[in-house]
Amino acid sequence: MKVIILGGDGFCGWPTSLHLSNLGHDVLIVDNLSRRNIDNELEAGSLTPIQPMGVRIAAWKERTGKVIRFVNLDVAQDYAGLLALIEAEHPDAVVHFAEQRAAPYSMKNSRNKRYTVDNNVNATNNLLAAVVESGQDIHLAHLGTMGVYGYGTAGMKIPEGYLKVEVTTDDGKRVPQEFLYPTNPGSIYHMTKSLDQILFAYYAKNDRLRITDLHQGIVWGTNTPETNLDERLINRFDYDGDYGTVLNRFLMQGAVGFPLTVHGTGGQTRAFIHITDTVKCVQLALENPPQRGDRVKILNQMTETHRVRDLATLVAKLTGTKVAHTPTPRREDAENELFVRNDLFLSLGLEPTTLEEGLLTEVTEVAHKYADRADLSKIPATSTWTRENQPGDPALVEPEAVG
Ligand code: NAD
Ligand code: USQ
Repeated sequence: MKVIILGGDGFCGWPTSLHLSNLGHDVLIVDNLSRRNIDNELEAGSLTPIQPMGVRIAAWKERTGKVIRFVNLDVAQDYAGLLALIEAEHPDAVVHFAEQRAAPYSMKNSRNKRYTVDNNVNATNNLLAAVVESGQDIHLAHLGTMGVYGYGTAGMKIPEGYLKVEVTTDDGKRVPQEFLYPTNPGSIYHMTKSLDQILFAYYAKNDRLRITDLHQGIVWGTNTPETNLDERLINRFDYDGDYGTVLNRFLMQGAVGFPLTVHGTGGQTRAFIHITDTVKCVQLALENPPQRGDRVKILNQMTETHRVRDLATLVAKLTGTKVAHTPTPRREDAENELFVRNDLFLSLGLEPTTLEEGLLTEVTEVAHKYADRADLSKIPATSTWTRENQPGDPALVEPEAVG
């Protein structure tokens, strides 16, 4: 297949590009390098020494003989460039990772709220409109989030995208219906993914576009077999208070001896997936596209659920680091249950990488190895959801509450 990867310089996009290239697909990366610019803006950076795109793709060619091409283009702003690219390339599939993906960054201030909505919604709508204008039959696979569902379900397993319900008509008849699962986002970022899914539903219905939406959980881990081939291919590892996600942050904090920053009680339960499974899921999604005229194919791209405080206990045991229950910077439920269906990927052959297998490798091979690159001042989560919330900073916690 010829595959365009939008956002192919990012944490999920880069290892996916290598994985698909390794399988023999013709991969073209499109990225405006905005994520690297945000690192400059935040004066934060990847724990791992990621290389510029030119070095990355030269190293890939040197190691494997395979060619990945790169185009620097803003998918949200340069509609004409995107359309021209699609018309020239005739891809079989486009994988869409190109969005601002950090909830804390999206909640920092009104500039970031507006940027996140503009960037994410325009990127998605531009892609959809360009595929329609090109007249080509291209499979679009988008990275969405488990967060579109919200995280509470009254004990029911969250289905894959659609909810079966019965409505009662005025004359008492019970009529079965199936809807997009009601959306309940917890941040401006997550809300853009909810808006994305309405765009997808519309274009699938009106233009018969073939679309897969992957509702992904929190990705943990760093490297994949392909990024491990050469130090220059190393993947990004975010640990700062805006872009670092909970489990990778705990692993890094454990490696440098920084108290593990559990927000509140740590009763938040979330869905997780290892980065090696992310790249396999995208492969499986591309190999199993929907048919023209089908509704949007939605898959829950996650393998396990965990409670934040249990993750902290696990990492504390592994590394001997203390746990700090900080104030919570977010407006979110302190405690929630989460049950999720992921039958579709399992039925396609996904064999999940579990926490038990991967955690120790991650701590020793990545977090410890690059610990001297860490800037500890960037760890506390300072972006607050409302004026009432406080930063997730262990410095705000009484010393006796850290243990
Ligand atoms: P990332 O920020 O590392 O990568 C996103 C890439 O897209 C970056 O390289 C960025 O420069 C690029 N980009 C952003 N806006 C662009 C634009 N307008 N034009 C061109 N390029 C643009 O994020 P990631 O962690 O790799 O996430 C990728 C996708 O997966 C996101 O859409 C995210 O919402 C989704 N996702 C990520 C996670 C996770 O835990 N990392 C979990 C669930 C879903
Ligand atoms: N948390 C802590 N301590 C920390 C960091 C986070 O307790 O140091 C808590 C948060 O308060 C939250 C939970 O851990 O309750 C998850 O936070 P996170 O930053 O790991 O994940 P989130 O903000 O939800 O976003 C990440 C990705 C996003 C993706 C989403 C998938 O950045 O792109 O869409 O995970 S999901 O969570 O399933 O919606």
